[in-house]
Amino acid sequence: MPFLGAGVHARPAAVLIGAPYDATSTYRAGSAHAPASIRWASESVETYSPFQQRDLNDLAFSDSGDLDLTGCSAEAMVERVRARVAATAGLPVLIGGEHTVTFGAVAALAERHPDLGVIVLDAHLDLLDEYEGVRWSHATVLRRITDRLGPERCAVLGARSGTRDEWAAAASLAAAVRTGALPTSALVAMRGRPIYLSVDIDAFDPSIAPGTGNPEPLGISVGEFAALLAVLAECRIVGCDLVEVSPPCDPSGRTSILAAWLLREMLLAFVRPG
Ligand SMILES: [Mn+2]
Repeated sequence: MPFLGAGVHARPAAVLIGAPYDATSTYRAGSAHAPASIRWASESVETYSPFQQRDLNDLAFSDSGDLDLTGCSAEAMVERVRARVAATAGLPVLIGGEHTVTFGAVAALAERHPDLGVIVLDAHLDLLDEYEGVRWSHATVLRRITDRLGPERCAVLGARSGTRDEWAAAASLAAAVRTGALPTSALVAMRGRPIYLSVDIDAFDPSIAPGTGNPEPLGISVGEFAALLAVLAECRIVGCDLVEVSPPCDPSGRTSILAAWLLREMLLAFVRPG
């Protein structure tokens, strides 16, 4: 079942790509189930957003289904995501899977846009160089992205968890802030750049989004996200993702419903009717 409002288009303006992968999850796995769960939950959401006064039915976007990542090492998974995003003409919208999938999309888009900037919403800094001896992991993904792009082109918002060393490293980023508001400093660093937006669902408060592997108190609200989205809608977004939803961790199913709602709002904010 494709995502709400997705259709068949010769030249889609945006393409959803499922990346069901959770092999490096450390605490509670389950995000491999997220693409299917979020597509199913999308049936409970309207195509029309009264907040943006736009309708998914006016967008030429398609759902290309899930990548086959069965049995992949993290590096092999990243390469499959990179290759698929590199072959995608419209706006790539990735549905994780664990956060490691983001690097594949960033690697592909950094080839296409040499001045690419990355904005991450995440409870965790993910700036470790290695986690339990592993370099490719959901706990090291922002470190790998900063290795690729340079820290001055990366911002993390909503962060509230990391080691003392990670917080020290975060000082070299364009921005690293706990609230959901995009600070002026980050906006200046990102202005004019093509931007990739990565949304880790654990940026939200666990009371709103309990279905994730490593929930962390004091998260952002949906209202803060909506305010941020209004700012980002004026930026040049060239790719985005939503990662780390773990349906087995949330018997109520509300995390997948929130994820479907967030994807609707992101599509409506970043894709112009064609
Ligand atoms: Mn996280």
